[in-house]
Amino acid sequence: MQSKRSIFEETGIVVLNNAVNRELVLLINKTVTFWINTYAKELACDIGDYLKSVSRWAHPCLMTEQFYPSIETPLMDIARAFIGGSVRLHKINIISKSAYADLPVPCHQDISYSREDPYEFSLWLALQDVNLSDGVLEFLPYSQKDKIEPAVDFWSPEFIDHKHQSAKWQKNLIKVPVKMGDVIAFDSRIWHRSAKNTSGQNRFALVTRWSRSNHPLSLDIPERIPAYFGMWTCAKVTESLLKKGLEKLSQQAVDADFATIIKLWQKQLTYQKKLPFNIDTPQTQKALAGVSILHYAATYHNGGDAQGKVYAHLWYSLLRPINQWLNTDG
Ligand SMILES: O=C(O)CCC(=O)C(=O)O
Repeated sequence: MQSKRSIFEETGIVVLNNAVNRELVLLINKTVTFWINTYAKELACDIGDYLKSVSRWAHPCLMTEQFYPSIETPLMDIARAFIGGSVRLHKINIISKSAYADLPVPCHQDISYSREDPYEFSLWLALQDVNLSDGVLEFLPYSQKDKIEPAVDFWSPEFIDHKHQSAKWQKNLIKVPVKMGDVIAFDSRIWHRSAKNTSGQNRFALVTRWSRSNHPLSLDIPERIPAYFGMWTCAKVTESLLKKGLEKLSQQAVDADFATIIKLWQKQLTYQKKLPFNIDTPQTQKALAGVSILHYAATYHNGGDAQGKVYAHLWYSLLRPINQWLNTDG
């Protein structure tokens, strides 16, 4: 029978069944749930609003520090046994897909996002059973052999996942449902995505990134191409547009940090009904609250938006109208 390692070498992906025992997975799950509750309370928002904005937590944060000591050795053992030698851990993340943030993560190659610290493979540990409707991972087997493309900036509001729509993807993709405690091992160069969660069941994963020790990677990883408003630029552009918008409205300089600028806009929309451009006020208030939660979570919880929609909502509801207004006379 072909070994797991040789399936991985050939196709770029393999499942390691029952890799982590149930008790340990339940413990991690409990810790993740506890900290999501705690983080939401800290920001005085309900759990649903928190999970709408925050769907990824990077180590170190209070959440990951709590469970990491108990999983470090088991994970290291799995990685070592799988790859057949000593390993180096690069990154640790919890990724959530839930009823609140249920969208696909578009097709991408992980390696393109890690030019400065490239790694060889990921171990994606399922913290619940993942059925086809729970936001299952999909892969294009053998695509780890394709050339590495620039990182896909799927935070850009106009982003369309052409790869997913391609005939090649639709014909050759595999869906990989797994059980709690299973680990999906995949090459950092393989094209993959996660599907929409239509079941509404929480689907949490502990994702770790690895390479072999003393195994220099010589990969040709292209530079990222940042969009005007995308993954690497949207926080700065948002701050600048919100600030300039307030300054033009009030005809005075605004000297405030990002969080305060968001609050000033929230006040503006609550108390001053008339704006010189059209917006949907309830939608805009929601979008501002979403960005505010994400901003605090990024600062205090090492949190992020795995699906890339939080800033895009604000783009459509407020930033684009502000941008157009700033660029008109008067
Ligand atoms: O867990 C997910 O939804 C996406 C995971 C992923 O794309 C990754 O770990 O590279």
